[in-house]
Amino acid sequence: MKLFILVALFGLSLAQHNPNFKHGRTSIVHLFEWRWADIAQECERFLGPKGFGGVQISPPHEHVLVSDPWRPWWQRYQPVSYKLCSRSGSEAELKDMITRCNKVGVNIYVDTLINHMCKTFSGTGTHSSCGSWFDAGNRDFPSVPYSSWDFNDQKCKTSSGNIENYGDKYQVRDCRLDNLLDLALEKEYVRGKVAEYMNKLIDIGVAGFRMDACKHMWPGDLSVVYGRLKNLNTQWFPSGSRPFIYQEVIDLGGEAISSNEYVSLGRVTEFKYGAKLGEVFRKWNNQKLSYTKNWGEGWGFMANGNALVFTDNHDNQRGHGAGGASILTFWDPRLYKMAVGYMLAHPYGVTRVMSSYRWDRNIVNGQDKNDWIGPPSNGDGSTKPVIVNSDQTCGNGWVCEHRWRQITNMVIFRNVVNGQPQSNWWDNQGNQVAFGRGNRGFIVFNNEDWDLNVTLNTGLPGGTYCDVISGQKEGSRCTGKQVSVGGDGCATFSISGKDVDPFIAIHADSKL
Ligand code: AAO
Repeated sequence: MKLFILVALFGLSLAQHNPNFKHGRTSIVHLFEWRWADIAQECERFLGPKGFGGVQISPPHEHVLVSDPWRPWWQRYQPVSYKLCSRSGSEAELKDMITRCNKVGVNIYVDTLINHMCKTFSGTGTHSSCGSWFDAGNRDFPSVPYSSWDFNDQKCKTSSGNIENYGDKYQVRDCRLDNLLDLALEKEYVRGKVAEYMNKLIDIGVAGFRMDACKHMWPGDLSVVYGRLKNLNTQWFPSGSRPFIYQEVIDLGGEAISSNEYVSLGRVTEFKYGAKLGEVFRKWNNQKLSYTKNWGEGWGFMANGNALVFTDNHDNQRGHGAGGASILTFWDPRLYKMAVGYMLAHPYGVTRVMSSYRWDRNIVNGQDKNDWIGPPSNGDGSTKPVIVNSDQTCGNGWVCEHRWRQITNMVIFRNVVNGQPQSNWWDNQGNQVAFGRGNRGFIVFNNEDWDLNVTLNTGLPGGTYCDVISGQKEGSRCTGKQVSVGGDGCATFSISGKDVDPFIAIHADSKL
């Protein structure tokens, strides 16, 4: 009987590694700080038709309203209750968005905070996104309800009550992260409250959760909470589907806590991935693209089946969290498109594409003094809607990297080659590389200052293919470059080192 229970639990946790994607879709886009109404429209007009697998949405719970600095993006990482009204919209708007996205095959993954509530010095009052009263100083959150019994103040052993040393796993888990009131997740009552919150989202129709700050929670407590989650709503998912769980654990090595402690519970964010990918494309520390021949576990990343990967995220694109200066973002578009293209072409991990907003950076001594600036907003602090221009780019300050042709088309590339192994690797022992995905796709990069001219075995059937980086196949023609593949699978690739996008990608669905 015991063995049966163990096998059942193991099976349960393995299922939590599955994103529950529909129709062979493979990628998540993080629509950071988008309003629910805008996400619903984007699902219907773009993400569904283009084959995106899902959207990571910003935390939907009630959060504190911070006035100094004025309405920072990170106020949403300071919960006041689990009421579903936030900067992105109301509960009704959230429900409408989840239904409309599910209807077009786009899953919703919720950025979920169960480690803490708001900052200990957030004061008393109704400065919260739904107007709930709270008293942070006395740990009084009547809208949950939580009281001082439900926090780790007594358990933490540091004098400040905050984490002071990441080398001490007890501090990291039992003390406040940056003054944020640390919930006592070992308590049955607290476990019940957070599971109730997550199950309400499952009932509404979400496909899974991005679990915030998992390093700061004991794996055993998380395991109990995940075990209390319902199967997904059968209106949208096959019976018995488990919520997809991906856990934020920043592990670049050298600390007391490692990602490995969490991989049995669900996937884990692999922060080494973006940090190294940035180094490689920037050619820092003598890195070369040709060294990525063994990209993935060969570079010390976690096992492929446990990894959630990304080039940048909402933290490290502005110097928060981890990854350092090597992280590539939309601010470096030429290298960024290549790095995201490489991530989407390579078989490693479940991929997440960042979609950002612009802000007025003010970098002093390598640090952005304006790293707190929130989304494009009106005078009253409400978030501006996303405007889509006639050329399909976004306005109103939204960057919409996911709509950049090179990135959109590589999301489609990943769908087309899904399940195919990496194949036909070539490199020039420098920064020119190429590889295929079985007989379904092939990509070539020239990250040198000089031209690339090479004939390679693509593994593809003979024919004429449209390059999906410089354009795409529209009807019976290519809007950009085209590549002729011979009956032997070989093709000649020419890429100028000065090309605005010095990479070419072709796949089975871009064949004329
Ligand atoms: C805000 C203010 C704070 C204030 C606080 C309370 O900024 O000054 O004290 O309110 O009033 C976000 C913002 C925070 C914000 C917070 C609450 O980023 O600035 O604080 O909302 O409003 C740690 C956690 C990780 C966390 C990251 C930011 O482990 O989970 O800090 N990320 C998530 C979210 C994030 C959010 C929160 C958590 C909180 O993605 O958006 O914060 O809900 C090391 C450790 C990491 C640690 C970092 C930063 O990283 O390993 O675990 O992340 O330090 O503290 C190299 C090292 C790398 C190291 C890194 C940075 O890369 O290799 O290990 O340097 O030192």
